[in-house]
Amino acid sequence: MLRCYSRWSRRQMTSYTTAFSSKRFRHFQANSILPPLLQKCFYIGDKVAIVDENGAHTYEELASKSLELSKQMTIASKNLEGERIAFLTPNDSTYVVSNWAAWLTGGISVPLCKTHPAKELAYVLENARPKIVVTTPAHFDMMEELVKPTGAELLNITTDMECVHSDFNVGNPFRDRALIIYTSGTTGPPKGVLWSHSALKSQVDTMVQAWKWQSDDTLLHVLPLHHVHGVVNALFCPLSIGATVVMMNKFSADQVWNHFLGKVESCPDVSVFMAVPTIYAKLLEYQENNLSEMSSVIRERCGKMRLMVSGSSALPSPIFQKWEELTSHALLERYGMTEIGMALTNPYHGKRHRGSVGKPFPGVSSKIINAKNQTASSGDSAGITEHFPGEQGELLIKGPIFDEYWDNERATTNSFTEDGWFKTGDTATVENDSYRIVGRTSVDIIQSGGYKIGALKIEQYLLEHDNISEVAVLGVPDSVWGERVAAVVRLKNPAKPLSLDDVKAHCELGMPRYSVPTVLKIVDEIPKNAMGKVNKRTLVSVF
Ligand code: MCA
Ligand code: AMP
Repeated sequence: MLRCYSRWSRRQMTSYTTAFSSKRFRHFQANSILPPLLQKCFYIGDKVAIVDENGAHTYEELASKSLELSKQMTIASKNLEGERIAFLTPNDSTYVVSNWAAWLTGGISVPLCKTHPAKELAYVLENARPKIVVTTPAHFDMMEELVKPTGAELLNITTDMECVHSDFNVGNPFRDRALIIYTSGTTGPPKGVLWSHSALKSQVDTMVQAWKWQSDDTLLHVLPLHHVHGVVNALFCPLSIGATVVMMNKFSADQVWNHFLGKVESCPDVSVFMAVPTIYAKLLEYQENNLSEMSSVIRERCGKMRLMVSGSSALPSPIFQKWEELTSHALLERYGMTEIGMALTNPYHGKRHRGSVGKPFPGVSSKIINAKNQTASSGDSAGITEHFPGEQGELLIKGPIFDEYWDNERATTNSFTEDGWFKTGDTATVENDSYRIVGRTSVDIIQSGGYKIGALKIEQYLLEHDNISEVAVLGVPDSVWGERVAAVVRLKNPAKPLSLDDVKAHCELGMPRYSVPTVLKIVDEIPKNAMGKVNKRTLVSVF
């Protein structure tokens, strides 16, 4: 086991930086060895890349630390080319250093979620089979337990790690496999979605172009770092072009407003914000109940920001409207998925329609297949052609998307049509020359707080409770969360009561907090149709 603790002195940093800029960077350039998303940021120098709870970190410092960590990785395990390197860190600079270091060794990054229960983390470790796991002191003991049976090497990093670069050589040419993001497992166990460096670079380039990212932008980052939204859109995009990211370890409405209103000392003014609709709903709620600032002040401060984006689930019209009234920003809504990254976007310039997710990004093609298996519409960034106007159907996508599901050829094959279109499982239609997402094709997928949650997995887990004989889990509409996870339960022993807290306590051990039911209804009988099946679309009326 290896630990790379210790102090980082300013003198060491300066002397290394000089050596680094002159020698190491040239070495990289000569060998074209840097992964595409690092090719610019490794040459930016002393500009601030990340501001987090520990202070400001320059691009040079992060590049230097990631080189050091990659050296530690290759000492711990010789050839890491194409091997998985998992990491579990707070949302701060150690996340960036771990990810960059993994790429420098030629390895595949596997970010773990710090709020997932041990069972979920153990599953990912077992499935991804990493050779190295990186963590920070706060999570070290838990990770030590989880990593021990896997045989992986566990490395511990801190924000003040020392860098000693004397004879370091990157050594392994990187391969195209870059990143595995795990789905939430709506149709079975979570699947690892494998992204290549080249597809990630195309994704980032297309977002930079469509949303006019600039190096003087500052993004306020409040999203989890195990999903595409928080990882690719809100971190890789700004870092790839030399912008600054202010990272909050956990979303807090109070702190976000402090940033928007310029109340955080020694922190750059925020120009870009990206979030899920629930976050905008929570910010509105906080403003109504807690903020003393006049609305003219809020409008004036927020009006100075360049861009506010919403995605991951449908943005309800009242939130769009209230947010625009309060801040002057018509939220730019876009559509994406772990497997396809960002596919559709409203325009940067021009009208953003409420309830619409716009047109394909440059490089993306789309079509809708209707109930008769005909192409109802087809589109690309130039526009959408309606062959059967107004018809709904499944949305299919082609473009710079994921490569495959990790170790799961069957799932990969099943997720594409024979002619190579990815089947999103979302029902869509065209309105005003723009796509509108009608909902998921399956009622067993619940969208809550920007997360996609599988009802069947929760049902299986609830059936393990000793007083539950039958259960149906479904999403019930909610103005803040989009949907809430609700459980309709028939008890084995009705004389023995079951409370929502009992259900939560049972679930919290085995599933992420956001999947745990927050609504419970005990019934004598779960209504079924003539075929003996539960109709979840009508069952919602029991609430
Ligand atoms: C938590 N709570 C919930 C839920 N989650 N209640 C109902 N439904 C939920 N889903 C409850 C907790 O039990 C707790 O209750 C209270 O809310 C606060 O919990 P906490 O976890 O602290 O909540 P939070 O910090 O306010 O989190 C809300 C959040 C978070 C910030 C909206 O859910 C979040 O970060 N969502 C973003 C997910 C995301 O990035 N998705 C992208 C994936 P009590 O206090 O009673 O215990 S999709 C993707 O990447 C694709 C590519 C795309 O298109 O973007
Ligand atoms: P995930 O598979 O966790 O990446 O979640 C992707 C899913 O989020 C998509 O399949 C959609 O169902 C949903 N989604 C993402 N963006 C939007 C949006 N703007 N409107 C409606 N649904 C969205």
